[in-house]
Amino acid sequence: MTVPAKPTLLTGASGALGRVLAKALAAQGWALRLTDRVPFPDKVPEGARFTLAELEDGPAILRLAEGCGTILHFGGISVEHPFETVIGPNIRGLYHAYEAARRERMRMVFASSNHTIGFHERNEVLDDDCQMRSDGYYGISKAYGELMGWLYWDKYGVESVFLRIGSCTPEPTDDRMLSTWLSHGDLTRLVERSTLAESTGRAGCLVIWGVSKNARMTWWRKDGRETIGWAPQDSADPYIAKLDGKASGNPVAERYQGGSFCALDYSRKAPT
Ligand code: 15L
Repeated sequence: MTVPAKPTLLTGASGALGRVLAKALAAQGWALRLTDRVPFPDKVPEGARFTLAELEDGPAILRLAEGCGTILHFGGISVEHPFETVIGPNIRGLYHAYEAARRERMRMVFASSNHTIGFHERNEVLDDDCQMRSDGYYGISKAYGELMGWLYWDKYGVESVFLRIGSCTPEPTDDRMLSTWLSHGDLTRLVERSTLAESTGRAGCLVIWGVSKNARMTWWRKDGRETIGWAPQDSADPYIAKLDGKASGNPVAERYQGGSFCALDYSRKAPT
């Protein structure tokens, strides 16, 4: 089993995806430094060390990163919130994560999101270089994260993999997720490949659409998966019979790829 040569720092370790990754990667023998602003809710896995820290505490993040080879940046606000709530963890905290990557010459694996492009309509097909059309302050903080990654590559040579995650839950629960679902297994393998791949290619930064092999995923196409050698193995298709047509009933949510995030606070004349 291949393990990274240096320890891996995982922010947001106590969150839903952080817990999945901490458990799965530790089980494969990875040396993990886990951190979050709230205590780790499970037993800390063998080979891992947990430290309570705020992303906004720059010196703490720098200390945690010492000697690490990769940062898996899953910390921060993970759903839509007012701007003033998002800005601390997702903008200032992101800066500290990138500064740590620069100082330690770590690779950044950034938990970006489909909400960077949420206001593209569902009949559009997007490649990795499509225009950002964020669907809220959360989505725009993820878009900012990707832009920060490009800056840190262009100026400092820090490599990044931006995981534009769809809906990563134990199983799909509605019609939209028949398109956007990413299984926990596919997420784990995506993070492994993002960390272990020899390089992120000549461009330095890669965008990868974080979705499983869903027949209904017709929205997202070209990305950097071949460079890191990842392909999804799981699929939402077995849930089609159960979830087909299980929609929100909101015309704004159903029109756009970002779903309900687009409908929050929507005050433009509703599309017909
Ligand atoms: C995300 O980025 C969120 O973190 C998650 O809670 C889901 O809403 C997901 O996107 C999604 O779009 O389903």
